[in-house]
Amino acid sequence: MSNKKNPIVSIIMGSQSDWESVKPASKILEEFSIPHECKIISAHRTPDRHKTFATNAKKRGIKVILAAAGGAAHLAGVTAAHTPLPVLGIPMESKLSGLDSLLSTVQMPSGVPVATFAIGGAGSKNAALFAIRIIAIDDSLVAGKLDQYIKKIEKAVPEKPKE
Ligand code: RP5
Repeated sequence: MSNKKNPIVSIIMGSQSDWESVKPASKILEEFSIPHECKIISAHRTPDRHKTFATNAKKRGIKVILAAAGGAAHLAGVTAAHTPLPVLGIPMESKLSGLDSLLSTVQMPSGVPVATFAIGGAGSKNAALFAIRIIAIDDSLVAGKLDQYIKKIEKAVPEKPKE
């Protein structure tokens, strides 16, 4: 999951039930050898754990936080309220198809930003790739891997549709 170096990306999720949808984020970060951590932290079920995490993340060397939550999904917003770090919100599938999670995450009132991604696994993967793009700004090794990844995606798309 995370390698031996100190993590620079934190992935937090509201519940164990989010993990399947969050895994693609961890997988991509592993592919890029980005030291990261994955934690279950709920803004409402574990408020003290959440506050300790969010207020200390920057001091611990974290650069970007991915926050995945479903339903009345306030995890990303409350996290952004406690830290100046970029917070990437991932809405989880829910009993209302994740639309509730999406709107809860994306509709931040003015002043406290949360970058919001697609619902579920695709959003998780893209949030991780976005974190990688942020890290690549001043890390030439990661930037090089990102260029390769982008080329690989392009090559994987056939020019003509199969019959
Ligand atoms: C949110 O409530 C979690 O992020 C999860 O998506 C949702 C449901 O949690 P469980 O009841 O499955 O633990 O806080």
